[in-house]
Amino acid sequence: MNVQEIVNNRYGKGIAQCSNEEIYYALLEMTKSMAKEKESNEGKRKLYYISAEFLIGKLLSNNLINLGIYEEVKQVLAENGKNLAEIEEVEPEPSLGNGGLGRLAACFLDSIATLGLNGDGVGLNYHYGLFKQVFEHNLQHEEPNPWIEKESWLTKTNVTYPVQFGGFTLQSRLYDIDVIGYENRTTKLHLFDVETVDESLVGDGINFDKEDIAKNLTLFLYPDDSDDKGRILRVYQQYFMVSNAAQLIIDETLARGGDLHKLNEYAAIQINDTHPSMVIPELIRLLMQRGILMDEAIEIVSKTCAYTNHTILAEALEKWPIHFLEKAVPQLLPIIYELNSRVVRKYDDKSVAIIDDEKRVHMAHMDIHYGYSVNGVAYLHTEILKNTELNNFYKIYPEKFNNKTNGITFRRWLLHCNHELADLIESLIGPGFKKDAMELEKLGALVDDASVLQRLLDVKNSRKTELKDYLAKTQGIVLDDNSIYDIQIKRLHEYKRQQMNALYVIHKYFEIKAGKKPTRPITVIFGAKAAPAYVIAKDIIHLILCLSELIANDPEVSPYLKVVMVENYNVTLAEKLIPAADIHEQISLASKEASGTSNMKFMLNGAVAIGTMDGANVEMHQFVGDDNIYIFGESSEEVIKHYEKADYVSRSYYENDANIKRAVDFIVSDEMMAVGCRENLERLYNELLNKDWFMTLPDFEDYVATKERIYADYEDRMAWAKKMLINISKAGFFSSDRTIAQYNEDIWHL
Ligand code: 8GP
Repeated sequence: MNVQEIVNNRYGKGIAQCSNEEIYYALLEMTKSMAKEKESNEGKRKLYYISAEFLIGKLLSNNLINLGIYEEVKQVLAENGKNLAEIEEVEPEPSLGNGGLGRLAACFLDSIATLGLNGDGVGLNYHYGLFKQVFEHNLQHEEPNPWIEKESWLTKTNVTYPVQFGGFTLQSRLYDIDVIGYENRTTKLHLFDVETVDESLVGDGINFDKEDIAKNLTLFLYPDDSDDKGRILRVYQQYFMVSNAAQLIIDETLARGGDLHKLNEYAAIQINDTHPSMVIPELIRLLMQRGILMDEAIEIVSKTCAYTNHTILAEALEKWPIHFLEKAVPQLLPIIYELNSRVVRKYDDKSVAIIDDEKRVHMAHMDIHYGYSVNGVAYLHTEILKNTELNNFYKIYPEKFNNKTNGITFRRWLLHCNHELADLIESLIGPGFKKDAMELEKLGALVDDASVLQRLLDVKNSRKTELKDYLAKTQGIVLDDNSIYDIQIKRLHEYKRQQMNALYVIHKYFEIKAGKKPTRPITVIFGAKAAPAYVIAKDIIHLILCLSELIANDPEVSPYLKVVMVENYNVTLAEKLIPAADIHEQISLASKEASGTSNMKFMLNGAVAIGTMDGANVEMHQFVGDDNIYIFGESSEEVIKHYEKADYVSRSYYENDANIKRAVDFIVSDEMMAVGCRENLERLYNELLNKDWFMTLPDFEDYVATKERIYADYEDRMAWAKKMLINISKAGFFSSDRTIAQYNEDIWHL
């Protein structure tokens, strides 16, 4: 059925007579039924990509593109006076992830479906996604973020499993979302839920009763883990996810005539960070329940599970106290003890034990010993895992370690979010790049063609105007589209160093006051959510919002410098911001950003990076060369040395550098106090002065100098356009189709 027929059936009227909302639901129905008609991917060995997060974002347009009917639908609607972009606004965003790791999982599903691989995603059906961010008095507040409506992308299935916890059992229910590949087949995202969840538990903001597990299990993505109740709820969530996954895997294997003794020939399990790690003992337990002896069960599972590490930050590597597991999942403990004692018997090295002296279970250690593959997510990250963070494991299992540099789906991050650029590229090199991203290389032949460069600049300008209009309409933000858009969007974390960008803003503010006016106005745009319990991260948001207000009200500075922090940064906003960026900030402390993926999205959309030699920036630099990316700051080797020697003293940088002192002092100036809260600003000031764990100050002068260089280079418009085109032409490697093909080739063997 086409749109007209569905609209007619549903509402008994024509498209022109319908509201945008009515049309949205008609398109949802149509898309879901078209997905069901597509064949799903098949094969003997099936991949289960288990992840606590799938940050899928809105699905309508992307699905229409992948079904190959976007233009047709857009036209039919236009003929009836309707605008597809406005209809897209009706869809609530499923924010079922925090950031990079969750968005990566969503890109991966798109590529798995597109490449025709036999693999599904498995996760949880959170009723509330990542909190909705609201700014009040220049501070972040958190509100619940519901996304499930009477009609949604979810399809209720008949699949249900019992999941046993210490003292009680819950019955699960599986909901599916069809994942539509680009002009290809489909695969599924399986989201498990419990029917007893009670949304009325949510009280003030995002607070809720954390103790009634039957009622709160899937209520929120990542419940607040600042206290033990929140932390143990995470254990319940994680076990619920993996027990369901394990039961599904066994069921599907048996249904396909598979033999559980050879489970690894029928299933590959990718453990996305450590949140799904309990699948290892759970699967062993379930195989033993079906009569397989422990030795064999361990061997089977070890040939089935593979682990991806997404961060070297120690606090993000999960270690669960044994007493949590005793309470939530006592049936797993005998198995975990046995897995640990096998390790301890074999290796005389406490650092590789699964259970430590403080009686905590190291989830990553279990994954490495009892999985067959360990991968990092960019070249440098994997090298750091091998040589530093996980070196003791690498020495035992060198063959398990491999790198899979991240990628992004070009369907969402180019075809969907930047139609105009995609059209320009198609007019230059044909449509082949849509299926084979490496074809973007062909653009390399055009980098000296002035008319092509001019068209590229025109597309960028129109995206900038579009962002200006969008932010004016949705957030009341006024942008100058003749200014340079310099954008930093990512989770708020000290290691990502939004604070360094903010210190630069202060520096620039003083320069302008002193008469050094930039040739062209600069707009520094931030988008970031801070974890609700991450105090310093919230203080950094406060700093940025205060600077934004202070500068906007200063007539001497505001014509040249503007600071914007968009509210509630999410996938939908990223899709508007990225195509409009001139410059993107990838300024993490070298060694700390495992990969980054926004860097790839910006590159693909013709923005130029300023960044450190960290994560996938290293590979980007290799592809585009020194002239087309602005690298600064200490190297990862230097940073790692500072940590090893513990020799970094932030105060000495502050005392010996007048620019640093001036910028840091301004945080607690009278001007700032007039717009901000003393408590937050003083805390941040003291943090920078006395701790600065992520070494903002040593890189500051180099950062300032590099920013000046990039802004100056921007003025040679043709030379800049060439940089843009080179970035686009070299982006092909960062397609998630390439990443997924490599996972399949090296790890999954589907
Ligand atoms: C992120 C990394 O920080 C980022 O560099 C990388 O690109 C991305 O994963 C995908 O590989 N890590 C996380 O998002 C992460 O560790 N999240 C856990 C807290 C949930």
